Amino acid sequence: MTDRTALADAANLEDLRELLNPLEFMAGWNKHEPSLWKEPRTQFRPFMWHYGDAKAGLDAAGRLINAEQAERRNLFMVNPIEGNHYASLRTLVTAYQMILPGETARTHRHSPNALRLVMDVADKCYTIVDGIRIDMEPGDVLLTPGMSWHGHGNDGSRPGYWIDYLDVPLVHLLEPMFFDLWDGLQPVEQTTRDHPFVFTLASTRAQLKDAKTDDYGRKRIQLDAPSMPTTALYMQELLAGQSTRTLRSTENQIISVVSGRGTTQAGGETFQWERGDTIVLPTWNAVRHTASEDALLFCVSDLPVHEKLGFARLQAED
Ligand code: GTQ
Ligand code: FE2
Repeated sequence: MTDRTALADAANLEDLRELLNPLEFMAGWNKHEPSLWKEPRTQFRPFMWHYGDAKAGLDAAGRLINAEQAERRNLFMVNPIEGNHYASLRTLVTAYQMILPGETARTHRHSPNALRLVMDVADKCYTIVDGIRIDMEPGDVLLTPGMSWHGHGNDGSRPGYWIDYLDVPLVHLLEPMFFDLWDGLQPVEQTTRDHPFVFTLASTRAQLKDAKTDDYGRKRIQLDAPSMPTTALYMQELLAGQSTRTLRSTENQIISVVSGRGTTQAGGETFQWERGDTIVLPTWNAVRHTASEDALLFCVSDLPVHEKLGFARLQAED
């Protein structure tokens, strides 16, 4: 039992601290470090990974490990900060994945939401989501919302490469993780590409034709994904010679290059990108993109989380 009289009668702050310690209280005036600060200051760094490096690494992995052993043959893009071994950003993780001809990546489901941007696939690469087979085409964005069964297969003659995006780090923070395995690949009940989980490059390009540039200088469309409440998806067009404004936002963003070349300035660094490269942009970095060739950028953002919680802020710095 606590000696509450001794506690109540503590003669000085030093004694009080000693008495509070074993009760697992920490006096606010003894804080080791501030708990509040003026504006966002994340540990996560802006960083870029090259698709060419990932492809070479995945090709090696294709010789060295099969899809059954690996569950998924993927290369996670791990933010190079101390103590981090997984996350690309505070809330999101991204990975390059490859599947060889004749392979299947068995069906599973998990509470984290996942989606893919298809990079290089010949025909007969597919994903099966809740029994619906979707054949992959380059530039597709394919959704696998939380707890939907999903597995992949390749009946073609060439490896298939794509980029995965998941909100696993957010689920790690909040801790509602659930994960189940199917025995093998879920049987196909239906084959279609006309589904709310499928966004084709052709429809993206058609919609962009009519898109207006917003007040922040972004010509982009949103891929409407109400099944994925944590993430907002955009396709942004930037023509050769154009730059965006310099923007700061509370959101954490991942950008992958669907086509074109250019540079991104963030956190005092300049990243030079080309098709398939992926850049992570942690909260509150001033970011500016410039295209040297007509470019299409795919953006995955945790903005809906910030909006729902009332934390979203966006400002132009120029
Ligand atoms: O394809 O289901 O890159 O569950 C990471 C986790 C891909 C997938 C990843 C996954 C998947
Ligand atoms: Fe998965």
